[in-house]
Amino acid sequence: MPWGFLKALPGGDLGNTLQMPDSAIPAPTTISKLSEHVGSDVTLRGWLYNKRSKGKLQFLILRDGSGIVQAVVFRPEVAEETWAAAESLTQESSCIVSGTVRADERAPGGYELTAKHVEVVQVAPEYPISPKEHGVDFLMSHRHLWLRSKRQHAIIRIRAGIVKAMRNWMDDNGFVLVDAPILTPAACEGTSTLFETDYFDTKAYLTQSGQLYAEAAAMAFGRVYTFGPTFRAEKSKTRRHLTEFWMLEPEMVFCDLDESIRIQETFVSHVVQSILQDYKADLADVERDASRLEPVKPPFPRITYDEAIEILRAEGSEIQWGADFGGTDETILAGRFDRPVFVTHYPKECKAFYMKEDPARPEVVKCADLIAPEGYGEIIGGSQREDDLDKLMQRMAEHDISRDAYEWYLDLRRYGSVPHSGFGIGLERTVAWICGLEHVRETAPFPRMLTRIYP
Ligand code: NSS
Repeated sequence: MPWGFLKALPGGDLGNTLQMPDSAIPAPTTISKLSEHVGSDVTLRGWLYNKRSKGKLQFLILRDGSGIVQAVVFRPEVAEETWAAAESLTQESSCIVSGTVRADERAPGGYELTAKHVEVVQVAPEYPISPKEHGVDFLMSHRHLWLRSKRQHAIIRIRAGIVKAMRNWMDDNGFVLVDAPILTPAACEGTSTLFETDYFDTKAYLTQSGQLYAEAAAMAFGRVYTFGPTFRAEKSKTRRHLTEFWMLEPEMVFCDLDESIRIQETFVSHVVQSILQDYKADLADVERDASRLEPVKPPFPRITYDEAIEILRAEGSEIQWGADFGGTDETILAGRFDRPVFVTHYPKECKAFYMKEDPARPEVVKCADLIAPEGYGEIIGGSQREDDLDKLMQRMAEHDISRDAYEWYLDLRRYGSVPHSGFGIGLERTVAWICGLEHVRETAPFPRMLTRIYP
């Protein structure tokens, strides 16, 4: 259907009393802009979200991607064709509706349309997602349609807002965006979760993290960040794991763990406060208790891994020193604080090869994970990097990592090595936390999980 058809709207369709010459047909606008048109005529192009009718009245709930508005069709005031067109609209039928904008405090969004003309673009057959309850699996299989519902729409808008706030902060604070490759010869976060693919006559992997490339870029630009999709063949089926997730990874030269932590708390607070300010309506649509996000301001509490173990043991856990925390452990730790908490100085044995050992205590590394409140789990993993060539090579040997694919990375320690630190923030877990979602599957437009690659 050509969009030029608007011009072809026949004036005759509008009925005698309401006849408008072509030139009077208002230019299309969007529902989000209705406040600029109170008292004037507008044309909205979108889909029927829902409908009620009562005698001579039809109430069309329209959505156009920017918002939702009710258009009231009053039979005595419209042409018969318009009344019939409105009657023919089924859920998710596409349509074009013209009418006068009225401010109405009772209306959701504060505006309503008195319809003058309704045109059908396509009548949809019975829509699979009805307002009744559906199982999660059914909804996930219809993710391409589910995205149209109000709650999913709000989540994805907030996700876009979070990306914008994250990138704005980075761009405004001297970080240069440097894209890392997606196909790589090397593992960053251990070999157990690599997606392998043929790369002509060698093997390549989908990247687990842009970090190693961010380190190279930092030596060239000072402060950098990578932002892109990362992949992990996670066998775990939890509410916090996806096989494909987006990560923003800043890397800073001449920066120790302490300074990195201060950057992280300022950055995360900026993101949360921006969303609270700019996405009130969307947060309300996902029924987020925004008061839980208000305390998210620096400084964030810090505890060491050793203190965390003590807390967990006091709560009855049998966790041993040296083990990494699971989801339940993180929830217990987070329960003590009203804002995210940094857990620092983990045992070397449960962390990656590139983390710098603490000279004061060589059995732990200079790292910090940031655990979100309310049980949303770890949202950031970060560390000061091992900057000594010999120590790094030794750590690689301990981790059974062959140097072949990493010679370039070792060059960074050969040619002007400096203390440097960085971190990676997982976008989907951040969205789950800020939106207050039970599971990360709703945070991505088309999530990839252990048991799902469709649609
Ligand atoms: O493995 S991490 O803890 N750390 C890194 O990848 C470092 N290389 C980052 C860096 O220092 N540049 O992952 C970082 C974050 C983690 O806190 C989560 O928020 C997210 O990435 N993450 C995930 N989100 C969703 N699903 C999965 N499977 C997942 N794994 C990590």
